[in-house]
Amino acid sequence: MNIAFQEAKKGKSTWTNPQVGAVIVKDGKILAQGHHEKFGGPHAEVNTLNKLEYISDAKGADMYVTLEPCSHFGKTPPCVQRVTEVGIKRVFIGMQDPNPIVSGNGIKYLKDHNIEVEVCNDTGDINEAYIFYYQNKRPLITVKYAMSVDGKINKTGHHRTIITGEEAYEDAQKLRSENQAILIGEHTVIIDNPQLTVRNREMDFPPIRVVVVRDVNTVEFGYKIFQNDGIKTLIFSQTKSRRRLPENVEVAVRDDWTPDKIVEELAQRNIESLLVEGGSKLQAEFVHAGLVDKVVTYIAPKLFGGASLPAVQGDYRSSEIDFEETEITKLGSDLKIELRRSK
Ligand code: AOF
Ligand code: ZN
Repeated sequence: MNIAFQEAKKGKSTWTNPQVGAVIVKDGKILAQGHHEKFGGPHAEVNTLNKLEYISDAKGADMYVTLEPCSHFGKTPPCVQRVTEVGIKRVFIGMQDPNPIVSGNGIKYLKDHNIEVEVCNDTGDINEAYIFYYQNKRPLITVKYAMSVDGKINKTGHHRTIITGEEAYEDAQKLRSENQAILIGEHTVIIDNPQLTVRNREMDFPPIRVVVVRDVNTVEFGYKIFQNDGIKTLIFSQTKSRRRLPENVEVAVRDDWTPDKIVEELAQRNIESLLVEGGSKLQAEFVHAGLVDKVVTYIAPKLFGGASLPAVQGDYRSSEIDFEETEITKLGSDLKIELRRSK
């Protein structure tokens, strides 16, 4: 099963689908190993069966697969059918699929077809967001910010200042790549004009950009996130657009884009992980709503002073979220602090 988990991790383009790996074993020998490579493509089980030198070798063999084989007709036919047809005798499963379209049905199908099934209840530390999404019916939310040691997020207040160094920058890019959507507020678009792309790696499915605005009709489309670079930008506005939208832009309308509504809308769009990048007011809204599962903060060894400078989560209301897991890493001369509610 450990080999199957290693296989699963090779799948870098599974997007909202899980990473899944599989191994076929017979007479103590590994005959094939494979993984789910790409969203919409064949599942791990089928990819692995296809790697056998002779498909007849599957007869009487064991399959180790990190996730319960699927039982539904989705983008591909059900894996359980194929596994059964080729004569696999025993299936060892990492974990039951939390996706209700499969959950338990795959196991039942295999058992009904006289295949021995053993579930190991081991996630292999993969698919954190996928599992969270189906268990909580909303995306896993990470709030990320960089600050001076006295909690300031900007040196001037009205234009972007870089606070942390190169290593923290690279790490923040990786964090983006691990999320399916990145959220910012209107003010951050104006102050920072960020691109919100992943710069240090090629991605088949980069995170979508989401921006919350009051009135889409007052938004200037000259900012970087509205340029057609092949990545979708979703605008959450209180008003309908009266203008033609840039090609990569879609607008969703409701008059109360509170954190729970934002999260509900993204959940409906199958977004399993959300990175809330800023600004501080938007982050404060999420903190106040209790919608923070993880925090990643980069702390620069600097003091800015200036009581009126923009600070982390500038909100007059107080709220408390307790995090059970904490981790500190040094990145160059900066510190990275990660907080997590229990898994
Ligand atoms: C995968 N890869 O190796 C396995 C999956 O949209 P579909 O048809 O590709 O189905 C996706 C669902 O299939 C996914 O949510 C999970 O329940 C199941 N198993 N999915 O993408 C795989 N084994
Ligand atoms: Zn499948």
